[in-house]
Amino acid sequence: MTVDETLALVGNPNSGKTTLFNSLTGAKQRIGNWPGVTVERKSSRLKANHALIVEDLPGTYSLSPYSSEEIVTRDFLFEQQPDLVLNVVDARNLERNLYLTLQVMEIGRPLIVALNMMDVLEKASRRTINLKKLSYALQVPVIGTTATKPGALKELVQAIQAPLPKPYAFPEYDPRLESALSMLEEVIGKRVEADRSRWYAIKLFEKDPQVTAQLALTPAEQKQVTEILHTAEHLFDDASDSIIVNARYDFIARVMAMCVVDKTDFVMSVSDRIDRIVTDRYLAMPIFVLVMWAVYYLSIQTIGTIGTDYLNDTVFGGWLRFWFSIFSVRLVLRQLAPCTGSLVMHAGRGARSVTKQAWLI
Ligand SMILES: Nc1nc2c(ncn2[C@@H]2O[C@H](COP(=O)(O)OP(=O)(O)OP(=O)(O)O)[C@@H](O)[C@H]2O)c(=O)[nH]1
Ligand SMILES: [Mg+2]
Repeated sequence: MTVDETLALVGNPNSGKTTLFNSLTGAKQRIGNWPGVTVERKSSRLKANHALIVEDLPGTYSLSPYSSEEIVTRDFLFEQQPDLVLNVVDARNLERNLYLTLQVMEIGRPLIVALNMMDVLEKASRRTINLKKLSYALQVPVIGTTATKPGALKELVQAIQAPLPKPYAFPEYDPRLESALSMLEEVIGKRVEADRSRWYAIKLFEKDPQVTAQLALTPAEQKQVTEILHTAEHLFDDASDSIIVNARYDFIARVMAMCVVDKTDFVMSVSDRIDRIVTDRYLAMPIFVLVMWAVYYLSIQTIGTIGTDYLNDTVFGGWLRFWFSIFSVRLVLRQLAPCTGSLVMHAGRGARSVTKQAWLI
């Protein structure tokens, strides 16, 4: 690097930018374990090369022109055009952090990714990230770092000072979106420098109010832009700003699938483990016999016998029999009631006549 070049640290809040800034420069900027600690730019010189000014920027999730952090970071990257951007990515939240990485890449500045918090990732040992593949997928150098250990940053310091390849990679999205972006670049024409026209096209596609105002297109050009956006929205059946957001997430999904291995994906569930044992070539038959014997033993010898004995002795042999006999006696009596009445009457009459005759004798 030549005299007084600039290196900008960008990244999500709490990804470790200021810790890395302090380690690289020897400064003592405030760090904190919560987002939004750095709210304005801080600069200092690289310890290993005083000709390099390192800028610590506020943490941000996106480069939209809405919050103050977004505006400070976006303006610095786009207006000041740092010689190198160091994107500090929290390795624990790679997917979310890559959303900003893509937006930084869209700006087209030379970029290095510092995959920070590698110590935490390694300790948790639930996920492995293949840094070489990540570098290949993004087409930018990726260096694993632990910002809290300044002694382990040699590789990063070397990469910062090494010449970077040109031209710098842009993330390539859906071909239909890419063709709409090239048409927008044609409309923008020579209003902007060639290496920035893609960023302006993306911002026009996103309907970014700041860029739309800045470009000051003629009514005819504005009409062309509207037609391009309408065609794309019709093709994707979505609003143009969502098309860009989805394209970034699709890109990130491809990168994640290529570079990240989640070890939890390979941990077997309890039911998988049981399946594995009971369907084992050698164990399956003995387990089957054991289960059948257990079912037989339980139903015939233990629970089954206790149950049948209880039903026979207590339920059917005891109180159910008692109630059944009472019920049957009552039923028989009720059926016999008319006959019994006349029988009693006739018996009474018979008895009386027998008594009468006895007296007469
Ligand atoms: N274990 C571990 N902790 C880290 C590492 N890098 C940073 N930290 C911790 O993460 C917390 C946030 O670090 P900062 O440097 O303040 O993060 P920042 O990106 O500057 O945050 P903002 O300024 O809010 O955007 C601090 O508690 C750091 O000590 C790392 O590599 N490993
Ligand atoms: Mg900070």
